[in-house]
Amino acid sequence: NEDINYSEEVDRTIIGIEPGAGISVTTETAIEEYDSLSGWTLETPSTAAMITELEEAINAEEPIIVTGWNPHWMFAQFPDMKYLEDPKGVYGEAENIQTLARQGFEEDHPEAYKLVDQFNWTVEDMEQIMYDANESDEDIADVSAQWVEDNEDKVSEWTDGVGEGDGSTIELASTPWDSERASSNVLATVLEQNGFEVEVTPVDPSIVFESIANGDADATVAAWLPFTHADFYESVKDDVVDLGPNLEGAKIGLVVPSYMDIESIEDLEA
Ligand code: PBE
Repeated sequence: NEDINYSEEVDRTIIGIEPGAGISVTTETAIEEYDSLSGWTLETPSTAAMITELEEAINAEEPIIVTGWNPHWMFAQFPDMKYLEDPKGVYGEAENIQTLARQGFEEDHPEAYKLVDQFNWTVEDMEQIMYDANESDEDIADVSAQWVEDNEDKVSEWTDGVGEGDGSTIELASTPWDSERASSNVLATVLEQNGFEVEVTPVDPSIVFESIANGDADATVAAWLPFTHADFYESVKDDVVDLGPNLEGAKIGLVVPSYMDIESIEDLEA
């Protein structure tokens, strides 16, 4: 294995996801920061196409380097994978998923604000919905509604002290990935049970941050910080209300199958 030149084998190409994703921006930064990635290319197909390429490579035991993240079901479906070490910390550590609200949301909808602020759960909670939906082929919205039904104790902590809603519509900005389809659907279900209407709008992360800053959306539970969406957050941080993490222990990075005999981004070559 020592003799395999993985960089050559993968044609100095990282298989990424949608160009608007935070992880795509971060990976372009990694290509700039690491000498070992100098001259490399980031492909930006869809997430689904990335997963298909990953699956084909794993079935053929061929080398591949993808952008990966947790929470996601890919690590359950392909357990034999590892993150490459990132000694420069480009992908960061201790990533969280955070809740942001527009200025004035608390004054306009205090009960909804309180519920949104109290929403928090774990990597395991989110992954359970993602695994179930992936395995059963059911829609994440349905699986999320079922999760709410099955997790009354947790949900009652979010609704603690929250008065009945007045039927107004709460606009949640979100992204199209399974992780955020799960969180936004769960929160929407609980808001609806408490007397609100909810509209979830999945858009690119840059638009999520913009729409909270300009007041088009009331809140989001889809901000990956402090690393993945750092650039998007930086440009609006004075115009949004930061409600802190709703999930701790997310992670992003470069991921390879474990049969590849490399451990670090610095083991690659330009
Ligand atoms: N992700 C999943 C997104 C956010 C959620 C890590 C692929 C990204 O912006 O990179």
